[in-house]
Amino acid sequence: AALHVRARSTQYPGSTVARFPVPDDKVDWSLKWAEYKPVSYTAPTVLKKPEWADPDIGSFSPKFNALDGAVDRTSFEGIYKVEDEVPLNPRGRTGLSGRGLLGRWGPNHAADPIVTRWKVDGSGAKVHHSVSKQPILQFVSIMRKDCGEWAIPGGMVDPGEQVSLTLQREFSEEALNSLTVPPSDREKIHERITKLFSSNGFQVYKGYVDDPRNTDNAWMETVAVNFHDEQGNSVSELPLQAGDDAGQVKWVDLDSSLDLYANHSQFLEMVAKERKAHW
Ligand code: RP5
Ligand code: MG
Ligand code: MG
Repeated sequence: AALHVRARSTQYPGSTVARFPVPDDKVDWSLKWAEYKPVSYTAPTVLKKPEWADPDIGSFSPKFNALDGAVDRTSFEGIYKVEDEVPLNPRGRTGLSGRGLLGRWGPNHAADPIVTRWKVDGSGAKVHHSVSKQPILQFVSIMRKDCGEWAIPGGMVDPGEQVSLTLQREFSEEALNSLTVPPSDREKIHERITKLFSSNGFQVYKGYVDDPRNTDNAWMETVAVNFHDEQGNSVSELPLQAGDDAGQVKWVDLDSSLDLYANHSQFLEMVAKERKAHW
């Protein structure tokens, strides 16, 4: 697996905390490193014990590498190590211990809906890239309120929630603002979106996310699924409206120059390859 990079970025998001620097050759836990002193940090929002967060270890001993009640503590990366009662990041050191901004010890499960359509011109013909000559795909991208970066409109899987529902729910909340639209519009949105999301989505990725919030003991994992509006007459006809933790939303052309949150552009590259689109 590729070395995580965002998970080692110096400045920990939403704080003044700086990570202990971890060079590339010291990421792997199997490499002994006596001088390693990760900075301990768990955000105040997490320590306040909201319902989405675990209590601190000591008062609480979750079942790691297992389904723990409704909370899925299994990892797509296989069995992770638990040392001194805390789980270890399967991709190695991050320079920070504790949970940072993440609620769960160990894997924090998310889902990423990648909704695509072909880019078309005024007459409805597919637009091809001038250099690659391949047709251009567009995806629904949101700007995250927490960091201002553009991203896939993903979100956390609620305890016991089916991933298929998380995908649809998060897309509706962040890209269609389903939480605040009037009930009359809500029904139409729900109908369209259910149709597209129940058609066969293509599973793009399942595993660790190189998220800037990751720590030595808590990390993001996701299932990224592509739902493609081939005719451009499904979700494409709905007005995009940013909601919940999204500040803006728009259709964005897929291209290798995309600079997105975490390692989201890697997921889009896989979509482009699969659909034989420009990258
Ligand atoms: C990323 O964080 C995932 O890929 C997903 O897009 C997102 C989920 O977290 P929130 O959007 O709920 O903060 O790691
Ligand atoms: Mg959300
Ligand atoms: Mg989100």
